[in-house]
Amino acid sequence: MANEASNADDKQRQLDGMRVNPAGTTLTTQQGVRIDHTDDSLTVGERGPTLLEDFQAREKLTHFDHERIPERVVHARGSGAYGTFTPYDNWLAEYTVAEFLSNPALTTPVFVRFSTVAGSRGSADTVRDVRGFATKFYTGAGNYDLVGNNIPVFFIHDGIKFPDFVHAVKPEPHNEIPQAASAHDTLWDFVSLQPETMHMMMWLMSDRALPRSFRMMQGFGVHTFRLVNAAGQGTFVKFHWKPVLGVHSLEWDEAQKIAGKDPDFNRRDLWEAIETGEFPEYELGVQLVAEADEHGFDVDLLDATKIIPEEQVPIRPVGKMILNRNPDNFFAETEQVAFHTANIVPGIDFTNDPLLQMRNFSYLDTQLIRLGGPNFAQIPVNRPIAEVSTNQRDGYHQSRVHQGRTAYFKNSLSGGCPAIADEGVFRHYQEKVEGHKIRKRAASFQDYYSQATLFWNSMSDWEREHIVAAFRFELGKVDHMHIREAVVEQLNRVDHRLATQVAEGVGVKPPTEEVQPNHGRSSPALSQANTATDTIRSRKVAVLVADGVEAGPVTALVEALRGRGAVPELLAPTNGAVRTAAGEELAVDRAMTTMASVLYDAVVVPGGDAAVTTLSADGYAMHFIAEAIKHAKPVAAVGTGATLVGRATANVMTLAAEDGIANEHGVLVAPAATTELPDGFVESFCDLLAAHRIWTRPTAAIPA
Ligand code: HDD
Repeated sequence: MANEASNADDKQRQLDGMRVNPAGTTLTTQQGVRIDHTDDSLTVGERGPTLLEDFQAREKLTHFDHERIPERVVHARGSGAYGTFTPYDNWLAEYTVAEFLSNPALTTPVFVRFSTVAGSRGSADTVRDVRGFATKFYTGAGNYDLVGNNIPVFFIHDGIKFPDFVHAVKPEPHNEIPQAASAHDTLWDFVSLQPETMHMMMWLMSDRALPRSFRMMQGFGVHTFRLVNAAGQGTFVKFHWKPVLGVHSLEWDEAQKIAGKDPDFNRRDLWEAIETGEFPEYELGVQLVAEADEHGFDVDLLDATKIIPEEQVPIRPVGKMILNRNPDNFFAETEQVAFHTANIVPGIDFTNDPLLQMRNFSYLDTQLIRLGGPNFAQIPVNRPIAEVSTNQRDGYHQSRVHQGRTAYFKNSLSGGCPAIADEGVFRHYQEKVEGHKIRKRAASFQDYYSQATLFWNSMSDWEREHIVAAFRFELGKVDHMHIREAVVEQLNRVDHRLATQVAEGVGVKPPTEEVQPNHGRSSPALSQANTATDTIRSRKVAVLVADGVEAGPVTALVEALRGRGAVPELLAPTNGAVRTAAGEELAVDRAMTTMASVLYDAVVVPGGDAAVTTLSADGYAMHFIAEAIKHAKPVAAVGTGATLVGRATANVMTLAAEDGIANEHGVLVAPAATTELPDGFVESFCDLLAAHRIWTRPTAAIPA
């Protein structure tokens, strides 16, 4: 326990030491000279020329001119948070000497950065993309970085192709269009010619690429790594993060609209959740494979385009990560954090995965240009809590003041210090390797389709519909017909039905033959439909009110939802307050026009004749409801509120509930005459909210 407290406290103290709070201070220059005037530059007379000797203005502008640093070449857009990781128990000690994974008495501070991949730093959060999920563990044995994604596989086998892939997915070079989107010719040209991408493309076209929240997505280390125990024995390992809130996604149309309504949607969600004490939680789990079993799979464990199905090797829980503190300063912490796959600690080691090997070069290299020199590990967010003592010296931004006259090993002048460590050291796993130097892809990497098919087979009906729609959207934006055709040809090797459905949507002649019969295998764990749907914590619910609203049900529902951890907000045509049917004042949280249904998980429409009349005539309110229905969200109507919902759907939905509660595809309606919440209404609504979306709702005919 002593260790637990001291690790977390050390990191905290370290950061505290660097924190600057302007409260109560006076303005100075960088040199500490006090300033009493910073709004006017030094000029000759009131209207005369500015003087070069205005060192205050020059310092201020020079610093400003250099404020921006190069954004990350990929994963430029991101959000970060601090937290802790604590193992559940010590079972993993048999496999690794990494104590932070096996000592339940040890709580390790962490910093996590979530990101999108393709967009630039100012791009929208809700684009269709992979999400980065990078965790820095400040362990007592040094920093360990698990630089993962929310998708368990990658586009390519070998890091040497990474620049090609990134050039293909980034905005096209001649016109820098499109921003943060994969729906364009160069990406799909690359995909069609590089079939190893097919498995990853299936994930990218699925709802996994549209997370509702960073708090509701899985994370994966992707590669097979190695754990090493005290006896020096290795065990293959794959790392998994599972969110306690389950895995939930946005709808594509909704995601695109949010990109305009609130481009910071995921960033805001993470920030607000932490500010309100709704701390994101993830369970770390591992899949372990004994070295003797390495070749017992129908895929190569060194191939990062493949998974090991959970049904084949179960995920064993290791511990929990809780994110409980927002950074104080975005630039200092989230922008300057530097992850590196080669930041490893004793007990964890690499494998020969060629993607991982190349990453081990790339991350260090990129930090040098991005953070301007080799001393970025001294930036507070990157600083280990483990003691650092090297003979490395000087360089840009050196902030350590090294004492003494020796910076070499061995030395006699400083008593031989720093001395070679003899315990707790990192010893490379001694894998025996032999072979010729060749440039050749392993035959065991050349199955490009079977796991793409496995993924497709594992999807629920609605997930498949979304995948087909995504392929149609993306290929529909591709100008070159031969690229569309080539992708359909590739898809025909994944599944004939999938290829046919996509072809029909993009004007390509559907393939006539099934070139590769579907193997019929599936892995139910791959479906989002099979993750947690038992909580409504932090889900946002819009309650639409206007003057004349029946307040009873509103108050009861709002209290019940808050009591269960959801976040209901009252929205009215204007800010301020509305008058209830009983003439009382009811405070409003937001004006409807500043928000949109796409920013909520569910909508509630209370009754009250005057309110219903007002909102019926308000196009914004009607659109709000119709759009929520279109996006498969739970909608609840109480009393005459049902009339409003009926009108918003152009009466496509016949919403009648004479006696009991009606539930038509997740539109919950209380009996027409009611002015109170009927028994069981809250529970039914919460069940719908916990399920998140009613993907089976037929929405084609509903206008939005
Ligand atoms: Fe990478 C950033 C994840 C393959 C080269 N990568 C970066 C980040 C994440 C990943 C989450 C952002 C870290 C942060 O928040 O600062 N990358 C992955 C995963 C991969 C992967 C899961 C495949 C399994 N990456 C990959 C390859 C290469 C790179 C094959 C090059 C050979 N990645 C980089 C980079 C970045 C980066 C260029 C950009 C900014 C940075 O490193 O710090 O070096």
